[in-house]
Amino acid sequence: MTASQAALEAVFDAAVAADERIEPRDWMPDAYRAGLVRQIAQHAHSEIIGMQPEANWITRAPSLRRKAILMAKVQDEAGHGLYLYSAAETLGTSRDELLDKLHSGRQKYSSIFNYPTLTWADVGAIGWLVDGAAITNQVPLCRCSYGPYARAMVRVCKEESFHQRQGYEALLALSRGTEAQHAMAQDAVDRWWWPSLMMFGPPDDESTHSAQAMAWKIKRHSNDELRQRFVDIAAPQAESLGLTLPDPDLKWNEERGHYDFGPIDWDEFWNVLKGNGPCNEQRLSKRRKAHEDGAWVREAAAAYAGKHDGRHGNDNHGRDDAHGRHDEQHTHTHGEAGA
Ligand code: FAQ
Repeated sequence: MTASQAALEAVFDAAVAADERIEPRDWMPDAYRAGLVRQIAQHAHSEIIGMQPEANWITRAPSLRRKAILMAKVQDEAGHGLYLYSAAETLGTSRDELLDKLHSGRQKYSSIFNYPTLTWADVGAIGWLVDGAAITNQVPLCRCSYGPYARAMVRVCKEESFHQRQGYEALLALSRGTEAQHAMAQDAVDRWWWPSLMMFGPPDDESTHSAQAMAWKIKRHSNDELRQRFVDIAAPQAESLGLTLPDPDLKWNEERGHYDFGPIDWDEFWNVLKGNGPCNEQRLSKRRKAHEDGAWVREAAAAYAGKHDGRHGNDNHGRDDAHGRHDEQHTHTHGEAGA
């Protein structure tokens, strides 16, 4: 390391120690940049892949009110993906590059989205448990040392808390409904509970990135700490819902001031990460197809932007309004044909 590099690193370390934000143009260690891109990309991919299990129920939502809420939620997840890809772009990595890595299986997305949504109650269980776990993990990320990621998290967390409440309310309606509805809600909770605990990542002693990420204040708490926090929040909520969590070992431990809970099946977690979960293949192939189907939109948007910013060598830009309008119309027709 040269003397000037050492000086830059000292400034970076001091900023992190003082809880100041690192901004895109600041000097940062290569490993800090790479670690952030890895985590932010995985997070962004999770948001857009996470649209699939819930979108599965948009056409079959039990009322217009539920349908409208679910559509808005799924759309919010797309928005979260966009904030996060933008945050990754500030680190010098394009969205195209990240999507390519997702589609080729070189980057991960959250294990939770490799499970199927078998009944309407799964939408409620996802809102309550999956969004609940996501908030528990993401609220501390609002204090992440990297400015653009931390700021994106503020808005994401506000929206996630609405998502969590809609899930809780949907499950409550089912739990207080007919016997069959109650059973459907219980079945969904039985299937989503353990995968939700896995969302927090492997146990601390098997977490490869936690120590460095915490030293750099990217992560503020360890995987196990956040998992425990989530169990402590969810256990009493399950009681209010009139549902049971599928863990015979779950009980309040007065001495620890926390709920004890049973062992997590980590073989299942690692197996899902290897691509062998119930829906891994389906999720990725649907995502790849959506990307291919959207190629014309990206091309049209780029052509339109090229005409208007004058940077692309388009021979009619800025000169011919009539021609511009014709092209927009052409794009539109193409869209209908492609739909
Ligand atoms: N799934 O060393 P660690 C949502 C990987 S958003 C898959 O402990 P780290 C919203 C990890 O990448 C949900 N892979 O890793 C929504 C690493 O592999 P690598 C996503 C996992 O990064 C709701 C290896 O295991 N949230 O739900 C998982 O320090 C409803 C070793 O692990 C975020 O991404 C996993 N669960 O800690 C959307 C939040 N866990 O990269 C739609 C931000 C670990 O070396 C509907 N991310 N791995 O090949 C984080 O906080 C962290 O990345 C953790 C993992 C805590 C997820």
